[in-house]
Amino acid sequence: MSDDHAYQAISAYSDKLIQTPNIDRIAAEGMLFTNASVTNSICAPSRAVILTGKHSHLNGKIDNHMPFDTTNVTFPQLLQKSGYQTAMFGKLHFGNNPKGFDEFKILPGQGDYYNPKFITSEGDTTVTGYVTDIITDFTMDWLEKRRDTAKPFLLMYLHKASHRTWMPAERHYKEYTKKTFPLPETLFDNYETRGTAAHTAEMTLLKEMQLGYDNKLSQKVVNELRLEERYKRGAYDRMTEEQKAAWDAVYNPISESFKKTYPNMNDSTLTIWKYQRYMQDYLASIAAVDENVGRVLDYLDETGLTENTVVVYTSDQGFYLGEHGWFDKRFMYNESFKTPLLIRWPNVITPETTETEMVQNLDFAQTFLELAGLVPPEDMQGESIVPLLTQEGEKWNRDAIYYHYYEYPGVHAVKRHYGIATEEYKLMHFYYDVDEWELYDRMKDPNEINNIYENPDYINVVKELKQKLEGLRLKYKDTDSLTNNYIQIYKDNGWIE
Ligand code: SGN
Ligand code: CA
Repeated sequence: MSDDHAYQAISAYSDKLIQTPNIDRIAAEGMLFTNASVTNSICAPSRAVILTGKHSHLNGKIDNHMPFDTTNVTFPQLLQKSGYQTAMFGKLHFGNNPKGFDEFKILPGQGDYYNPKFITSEGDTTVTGYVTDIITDFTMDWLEKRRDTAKPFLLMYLHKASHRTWMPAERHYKEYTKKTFPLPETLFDNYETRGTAAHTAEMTLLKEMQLGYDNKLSQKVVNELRLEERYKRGAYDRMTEEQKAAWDAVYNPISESFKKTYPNMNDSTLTIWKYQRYMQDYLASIAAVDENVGRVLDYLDETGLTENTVVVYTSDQGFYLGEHGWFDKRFMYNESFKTPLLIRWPNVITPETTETEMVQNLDFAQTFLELAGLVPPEDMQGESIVPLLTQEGEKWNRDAIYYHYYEYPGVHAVKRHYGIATEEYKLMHFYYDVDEWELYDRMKDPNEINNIYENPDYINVVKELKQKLEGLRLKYKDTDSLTNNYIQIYKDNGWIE
């Protein structure tokens, strides 16, 4: 799993931006899901849904702030109890250590790209190097030296990349800073038909993406241009002198040439410049993920483990790569609602299969338990996707999925909303400090730029979807989280006045 890895940046989905031959192998030898989504598009809540098989309001991890409640039962605990050897390496982001793992080495919080610190079962350690390589080194070391060959295993291999601030390894920034990328169709979306939330979200390339912090302009140029931003340098300060010198040799000339063009830029040319800089670094950080996934897949091949191992590649949610003028996630709109999902299961999944059914991160726990021959606890809320993997589609009849995002007020200012997605439509309700509905026709308007909630032709569609949405809220027991109880939790913690 990676962090904030948009499906648009995996060549099995789209080869406009990058080639990811290793990640693609999982789909070439297995199944590509084109309608996989999350229930709440943000990091730690998504991870909590994955581990517990329960929606945020029931597992308690509604946003990145609330600590994960470790009294939850998770699928790794159940696998460990039934005789699986279990290990976790990389980003968890729970604020506490994982339960149900024989061994773990996790990043504290968001973790750092360079010379990162890790929390391990044996204490803390700092490792010199690049985070994606180090997480893979830990993984390989465990596979090679500590895996108990008499036992089945669960390995959670969880990258920090491609999270903000998208810092690549030297070998990749050298290459990717020379590239130019095609612009997304909706880069200059003006949110004309949408409600307040899209207009007030603070995640635009133009305004909120920071030239120094995100686009890596040198402090010198930020000062010289008197850019009104508080200069933060991400993991740059953690680098060794040698790493800084290599970094400066590539990024300083970019800063100097920006300095020359900046006085003649307008909003549109600045947006495009930021987009290119963003894509260079974001995609370069994906290149390291892809290479390292290749190392792990090669090891499985060389040791004969491939035959009997299910490999799953996913992200904690999708991400905006300039679509609608944005970066970040959180919205139920496509780019952040969908998540990549590729699964390889040799001798069961027919190679190169594409699956269009709507599956969610909520389904992982029950899927993994079924794969291990275990009966999931009754209160898990997903559905095992094994019938889709074995291509017994007649056993699968999901026609709608439920979504609920909570982290507001908060960074990027995406308003709270919940909604329903069917194959044809998406209906969302923004609430808390507004009361606004949006409806999109997913077939006619895949970019979701025409909100048709007020269109009289859709009166019946809205009526039906609202009923269905109420049904989902009852089914998933989300009848309390719009009330003041949840808002009170925010007040008690001092997150809102
Ligand atoms: C940090 C990022 C945000 C990001 C959140 C959540 N800012 O606050 O841009 O939305 O994490 O990301 S940063 O300057 O600290 O990178 S998440 O993946 O943890 O959900
Ligand atoms: Ca994330």
